[in-house]
Amino acid sequence: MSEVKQVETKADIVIKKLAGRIGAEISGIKLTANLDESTVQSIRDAILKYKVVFFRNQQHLDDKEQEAFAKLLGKPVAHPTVPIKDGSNYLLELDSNHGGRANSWHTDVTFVDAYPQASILRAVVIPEAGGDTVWANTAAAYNSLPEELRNLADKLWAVHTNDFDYAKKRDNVSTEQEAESRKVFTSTVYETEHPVVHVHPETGERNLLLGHFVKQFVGLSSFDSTHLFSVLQNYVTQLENTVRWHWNAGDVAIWDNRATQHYAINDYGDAHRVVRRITIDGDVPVSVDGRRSVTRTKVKSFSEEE
Ligand SMILES: O=C(O)CCC(=O)C(=O)O
Ligand SMILES: [Fe+2]
Repeated sequence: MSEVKQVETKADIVIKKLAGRIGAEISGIKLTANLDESTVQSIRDAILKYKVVFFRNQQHLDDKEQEAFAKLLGKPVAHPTVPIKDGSNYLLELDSNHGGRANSWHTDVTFVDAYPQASILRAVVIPEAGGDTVWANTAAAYNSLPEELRNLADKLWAVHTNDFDYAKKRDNVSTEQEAESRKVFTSTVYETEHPVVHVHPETGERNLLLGHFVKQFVGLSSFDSTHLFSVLQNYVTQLENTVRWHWNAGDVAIWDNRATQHYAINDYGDAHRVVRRITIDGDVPVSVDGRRSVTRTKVKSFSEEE
């Protein structure tokens, strides 16, 4: 039986694997803009290997310092439609009191072609109970497909849009909040064609690229798309491919957005929860046969011009 290494150490850095296929907790690092190159390299390597990494006790970070640290991992980018938090340059705030409850499986911002390669999320206010987040490994999901489905997925393309199906009412989000966030989120409507399987530019692994921004598969009816989507998406969210993080305020999670989906569990009623995210600019995905994703539509909606 091959031995699975559960803990890696380097100087003061300890990397502890959390679940079988995804996730590790890193201790011994205080996240700041002044980390040396070898520490940053250890973080990068861990993100690629474990897909999502967690740091406890980073209470020293404020918005500016989170942004400054993020720059060590690449070029921060603001969300394409949601305004940045006041006083920041790139920060997206998700506040449960204002409808910020991302309880749907997704990869961040896949409605544009060069969607972010990584997200850095800091917990600011966390409920006493609940409010965990779950990540799924989309490379493991691809590898778990039966060969027949893998061959199908390899050739398939999907249209992703931010104007997706918002019909489902979320708990503890009022109809007015829902309408307001939708208006902001879709102030410019994007439609982007991505391969359902993309080759990760750094690891070379094949990953399923799905999630809730998928509207339809190219060449299939919306009816057939719905069925096929649930077949493939179920491989992503299979519990064996996931890791669940129970937050404390001051925790930071960093994920490889090219190799994961995530879901913020909305089980804390009217308790308050605030998290703040920086995303790092990514590359245009490439299919197994070398074709690149393309944004076909970008339309400013009337509501923004009013
Ligand atoms: O609230 C969370 O834990 C995650 C929210 C989310 O989807 C994100 O930050 O990209
Ligand atoms: Fe997200």
